[in-house]
Amino acid sequence: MIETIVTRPIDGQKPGTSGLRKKTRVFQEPGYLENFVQSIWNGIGGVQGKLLVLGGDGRFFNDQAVQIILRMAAASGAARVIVGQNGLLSTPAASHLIRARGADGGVILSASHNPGGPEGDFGVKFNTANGGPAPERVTEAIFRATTELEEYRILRAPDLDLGELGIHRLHETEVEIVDPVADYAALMERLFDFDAIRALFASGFRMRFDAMHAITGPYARAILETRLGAPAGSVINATPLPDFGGGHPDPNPVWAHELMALMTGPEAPDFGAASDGDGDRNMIVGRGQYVTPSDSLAVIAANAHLVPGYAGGLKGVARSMPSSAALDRVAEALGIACYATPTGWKFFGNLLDAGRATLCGEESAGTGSDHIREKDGLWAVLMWLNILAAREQSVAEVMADHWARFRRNYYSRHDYEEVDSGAATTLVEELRAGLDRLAGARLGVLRVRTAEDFSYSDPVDGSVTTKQGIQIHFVEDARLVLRLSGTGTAGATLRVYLERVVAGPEGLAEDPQAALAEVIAAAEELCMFKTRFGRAAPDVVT
Ligand code: G16
Repeated sequence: MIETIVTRPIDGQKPGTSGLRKKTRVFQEPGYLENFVQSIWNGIGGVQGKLLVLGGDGRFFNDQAVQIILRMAAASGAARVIVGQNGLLSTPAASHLIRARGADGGVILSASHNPGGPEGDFGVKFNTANGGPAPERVTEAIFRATTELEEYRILRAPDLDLGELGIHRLHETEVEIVDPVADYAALMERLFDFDAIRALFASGFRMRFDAMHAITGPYARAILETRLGAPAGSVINATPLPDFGGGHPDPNPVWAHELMALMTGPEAPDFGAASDGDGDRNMIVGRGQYVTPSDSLAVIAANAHLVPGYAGGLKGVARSMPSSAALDRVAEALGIACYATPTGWKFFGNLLDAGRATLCGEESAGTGSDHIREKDGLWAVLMWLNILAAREQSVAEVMADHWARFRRNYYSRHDYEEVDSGAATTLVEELRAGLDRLAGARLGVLRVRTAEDFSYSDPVDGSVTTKQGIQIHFVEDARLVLRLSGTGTAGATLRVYLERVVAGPEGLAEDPQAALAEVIAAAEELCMFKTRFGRAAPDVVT
């Protein structure tokens, strides 16, 4: 029986950088999830007769949310919903399924790298028919729908057994439960030289992949251990847990510190990698050699021709504005376009769809290509494995060669987390207001060349997105970027991105924080974080 429940708009259901993210207990409040899901349906013109994909990263409340969304899809007349077994799908696998099956869109349940559990975070994002995160005009329509909502529709029915593969029926909607790994693994096999990677492992190459108790565990086991022959145990923390084992599934040196300790210790394997809650982020680390996401993107671009799926060359590349400009010089050398977009994977969609970019990436540990429309953690790991197999070099050797050829962009991000929203907004507004006076000014020993509030004009559809971060270029080939995060669930998070280019041949192997000391000092002089936020130091330095 279909029930129509009278409801009222709920404040604050505005999708951020990547969908709607809130505390899990907020999503569990009566009607909260239902309101947002009905608003998605309303915002996209209904789901009557449509084909949808549904799955999530397995965090606490994933199982219940999948059942609710299925009943709401059935109540609104969806023709079919393809669901990952047990309600699980990594974000890249969901993006691939949407594209491969010609779906009208998909709902992905994840708060990405944010911790899970009853006291953690939950999230819902909608991806469109191209497999990518809904673009701004769609998220705006969904948000508008949340403010006008008067009722939602839901089927009264018992829970489906999501463990059983095959076709089930929910009212008039077909629910197809699929193996979450199979299609994705087949796609990876088409893109990469699996024989070469198999030979690498057979030669004694050792790796450690930390799935951080999140969704990539089953994918990494199936691909790295089963198909590519990495020794059993190469993938650790491989069972997805509703609270990620109490951890913070964010693949960076701070949160993946056990892996970092291993990779810098005496027993380090040749290669280390990690992924996040929903499997779209990655961390790459060689023996004694951490690779920043921006450098990883640049190396992948410079070496993509060694990988079968990209042997034909790159059409262009793209990075988010705060990501380092290491990619730009590779693009220059390759003679291809390089786009700088606002933070958020959704901004790459048009470039990929229009064939203007083949690879794209972000400083926030996201790397990907036109094989899907999301960033893809395991894809980046396979890229590196394929490149290492082809070049017969270690990660440290690849990096040293890269910097010698292209120069090194020292790079770091300092995050001030959960600071007072008012104080953070005031800082950004003050900076905006003072931009005109900054050009030519000195901040410590650095001199400001240009200062702007970044805005992006999409070259494909002409849409303009403003206020995407304060960007300050210094005469001394350095850069400072400040912006407020759009993915937090408490207070405000201020991100401070620091970059400085060193041409070499000297000075290519410094400690990044030391190499960036003057940019860090310039940021403090400009923003006075210590007095403003009452913090002696940033909360997270990556
Ligand atoms: C999301 C977006 C990314 C973005 C990142 C950080 O990643 O998909 O495009 O770079 O958040 O955004 P912010 O700096 O606004 O917090 P994920 O992996 O969390 O979905």
